[in-house]
Amino acid sequence: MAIYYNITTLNDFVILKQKDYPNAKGELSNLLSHIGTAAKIVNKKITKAGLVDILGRAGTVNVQGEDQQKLDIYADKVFTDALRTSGDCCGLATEENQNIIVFTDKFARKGKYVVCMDPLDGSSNLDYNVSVGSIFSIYRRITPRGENVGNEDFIQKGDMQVAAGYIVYGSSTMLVYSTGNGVYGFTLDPSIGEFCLSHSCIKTPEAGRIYSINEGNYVNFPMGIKKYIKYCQEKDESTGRPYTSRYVGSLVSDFHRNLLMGGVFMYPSNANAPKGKLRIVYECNPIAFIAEHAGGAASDGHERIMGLTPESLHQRSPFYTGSKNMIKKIEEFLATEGY
Ligand code: P6P
Repeated sequence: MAIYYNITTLNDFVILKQKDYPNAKGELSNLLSHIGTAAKIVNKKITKAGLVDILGRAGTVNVQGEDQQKLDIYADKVFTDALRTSGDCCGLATEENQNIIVFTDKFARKGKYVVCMDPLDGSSNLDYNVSVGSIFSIYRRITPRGENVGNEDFIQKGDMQVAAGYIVYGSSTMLVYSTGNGVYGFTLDPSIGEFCLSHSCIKTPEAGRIYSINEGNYVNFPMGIKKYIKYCQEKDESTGRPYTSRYVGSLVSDFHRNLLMGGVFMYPSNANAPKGKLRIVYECNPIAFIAEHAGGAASDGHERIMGLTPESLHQRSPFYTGSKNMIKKIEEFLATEGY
């Protein structure tokens, strides 16, 4: 592994970590490197957004009926092309497409993995220069290699993920991922065009003082969440309360800050989103994978998110994730005060 001036690039690192898996043949390493390359291409466009005709709505809506941003569609295409040409991915499910994307060429069909993605999460914030993210989740395919993939390859239990992560396009651009053996963060150095290891083996504090939720939906929250929010706001020095409210409105940014500092992100069910807003397959599960492998937790308010078996690609769920002790407290409030 070439380490230059104490720089460990993403590509170097995934190959180094591959040595922890004696049977590994490099397919997952190759896939992660392709995701890193696609992220750099998307990042280039995002950092210039506003200067080129890439901002704003595309005039189309996605499968969720949400206005698609031009950058949503751009990011979706960049990641799709990168994964198709990787040779180790045989299909893709993304927020932007109603159905799975089946890679039919011989080269890709032999791929061992499938990927679920939110190619650009929080994109409605883009026009206002608020940070956004890309989220990915990797599974071994269930259907036989060489055949076309099917839906069953993509709606697996979150516990079956072999790797997951996200890119946060913020004050700096970071790629955070785990293959289940530690959580690692890489910061993009634009001067050399490389993601460089900057956060080794991230562990999230078991307790934190930040709670992230859109309190505009308060009247429609479950009683347990209303009570938990009031609990966060009470003065109690022994538990460091009142906590601090921080909400960007971009899942990856809110989650990433809480991962490093400690805290909880909450998106309960509410009148506008009776099943919650976030999608299990390509938002909740990959974030949950990172949370748990960093020592945190991720729940639907009742049980582990990664223990659920999704029934459909775009199924939504209430979502609570972050510091373990805080998630436990939220589940207690929901159990005693009402979902
Ligand atoms: P609200 C962005 O649209 C997103 O999917 C997540 O990134 C974010 O956490 C959430 O929705 C914000 O939703 O209803 O608070 O604007």
